[in-house]
Amino acid sequence: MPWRARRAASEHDFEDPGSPVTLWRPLRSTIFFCLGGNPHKDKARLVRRGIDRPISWPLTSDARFAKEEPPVVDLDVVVVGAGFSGIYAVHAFRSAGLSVKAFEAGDGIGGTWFWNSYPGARCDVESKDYSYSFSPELEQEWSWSERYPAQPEILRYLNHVADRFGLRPYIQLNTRVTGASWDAGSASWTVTTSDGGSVTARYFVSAAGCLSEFQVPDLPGLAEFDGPWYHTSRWPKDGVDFTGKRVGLVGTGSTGIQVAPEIAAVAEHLYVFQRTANFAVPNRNRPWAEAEERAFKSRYREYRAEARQSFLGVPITGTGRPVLAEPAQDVQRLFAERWRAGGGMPFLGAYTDLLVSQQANDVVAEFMRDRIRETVADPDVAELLCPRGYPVGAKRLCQSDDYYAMFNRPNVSLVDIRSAPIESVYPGGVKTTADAYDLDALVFATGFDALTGALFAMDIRGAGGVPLRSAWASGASAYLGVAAAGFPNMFLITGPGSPAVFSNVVLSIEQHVEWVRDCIAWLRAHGHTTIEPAADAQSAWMSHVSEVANATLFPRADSWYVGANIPGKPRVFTSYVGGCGPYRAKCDEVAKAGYAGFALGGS
Ligand code: NA7
Repeated sequence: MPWRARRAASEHDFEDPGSPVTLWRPLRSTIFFCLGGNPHKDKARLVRRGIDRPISWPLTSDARFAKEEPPVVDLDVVVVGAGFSGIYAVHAFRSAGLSVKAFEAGDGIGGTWFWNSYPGARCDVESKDYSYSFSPELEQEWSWSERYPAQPEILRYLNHVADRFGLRPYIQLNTRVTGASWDAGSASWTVTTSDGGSVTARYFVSAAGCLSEFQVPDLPGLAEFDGPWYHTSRWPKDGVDFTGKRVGLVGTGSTGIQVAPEIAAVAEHLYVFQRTANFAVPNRNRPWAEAEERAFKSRYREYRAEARQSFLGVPITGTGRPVLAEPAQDVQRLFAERWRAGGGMPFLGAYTDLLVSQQANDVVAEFMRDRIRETVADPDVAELLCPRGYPVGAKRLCQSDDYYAMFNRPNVSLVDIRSAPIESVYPGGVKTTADAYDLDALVFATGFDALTGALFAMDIRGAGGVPLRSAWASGASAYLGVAAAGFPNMFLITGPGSPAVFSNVVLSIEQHVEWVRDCIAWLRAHGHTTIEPAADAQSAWMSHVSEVANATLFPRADSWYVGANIPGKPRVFTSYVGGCGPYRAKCDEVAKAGYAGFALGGS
């Protein structure tokens, strides 16, 4: 988006009382509190300082290098990962005239969608939203076949994007980044890779993903299990045939709920080991009809503009009213409508208080529990499937058209490992404190060391050789979720402190990548060779992140959002839940103010 238009969009977000962030309006007043951000006053001040002028973009190579020392590094940018983030980062940086190379551990591109190829893998954001918006041509050319895209189709899409924009030469597959260390003398990063190589770059950009480092529970005896076992995130590319097998599934989050019905359809018996019951709304997945697609595509640009300013990166129409002030029959009618229509975001966006008031949340929770009771024939199984003890939405709201009904099949058993935990694995199966289950195969859908796992898997060392792992020992901390104090010239795409996992992540990725691209251009145009968040700006931002989160119900569940699924991980809620539109405006405001809150070096 041109700079002027971007500014206009952010001003619109500050001022428009009718913007689609109704659900979050109570929080909006706090959003610009940190850093004393009054956008109108700030703008006046900037104009006086002469900063309020457009940056010409894209810069030509000559203009970019005019103010620079001769390059002493191999590359302008090294990117880690070639999923949605890495692919777009390569394209955006290349298009801006930067030299760039991405390293990808997999033997194909696609990131999350490369690795998570288990049966039933499907995105819970609609395909029209869960796709790049940077190219109107791409938007028009590509046709999604279904309302919610399945993993193979998303992977095809990402491969198409890589080919269409000629990105493959800049992506090195089968290569894991093992470490990255900052050298203050040359103002560059040395990046080491699993093939024994190393490369230097002015900027180090992690696009390693929020959900990349999978975790398998440390169960005694697992190594002695006779049958095969799998984690859903490392599914064999040739698939697995469970026909006639007794299969144990551990994990009932978004992934477990997707894979279970697929296994149940062929297995002799499926045992679902459930530690925590989860809320799931229907998808109502269906083919995307050609006429519907045509009509939608005729207004794609307007839709995307609205999405960028929306709360979740997807425009949702809510009532704009609190559920507690509504007549009960109206509430039930609206929930029933949204249940019939399918999708999690419209459900939780129906009323303004569902995610900020426990009492309001109880209303929607009970509605959902009633749907489970109505679907599952055995009342004891239904009761066990009814989630309790945490608010709806505080764990990722799952989506499935067939999970609950699957428990009506005679070949599916629900095993409660909350009251009788798994004790061990024996060669022939799994033993809980109450019983033993003979199994031929085991499937772990046990999630990820989210948000920080992929970063910590690399030995990242910033100024003074300080490891990122030490700097973040008591919890991740990043200014705007995009850069970390002590780690100059390192950028994080959808890092901790950003709305990434609470949004349509593809739009969040685009916003981050474009912000970083523009930042690098600005640094070059102004003769700066280094940029790093000031510690006080970073801690003010993270305080703001937690202030906003604590005004909601999100931190109130034991989930990967707070790191509760990883033994020993500090319990910190690091996602920004103040909304994508306001967050984008904040990022733009920081940029416009000459990267306020960052220390700049080299001029
Ligand atoms: P999640 O949402 O982290 O779910 C993991 C599941 O595995 C969840 O039911 C956990 O139970 C269960 N789990 C984890 N460790 C254990 C052990 N040790 N024993 C028994 N059960 C265990 O991961 P997903 O892959 O489903 O989804 C991740 C995200 O991907 C999702 O939010 C979407 O954004 C896409 P718990 O709830 O911890 O009791």
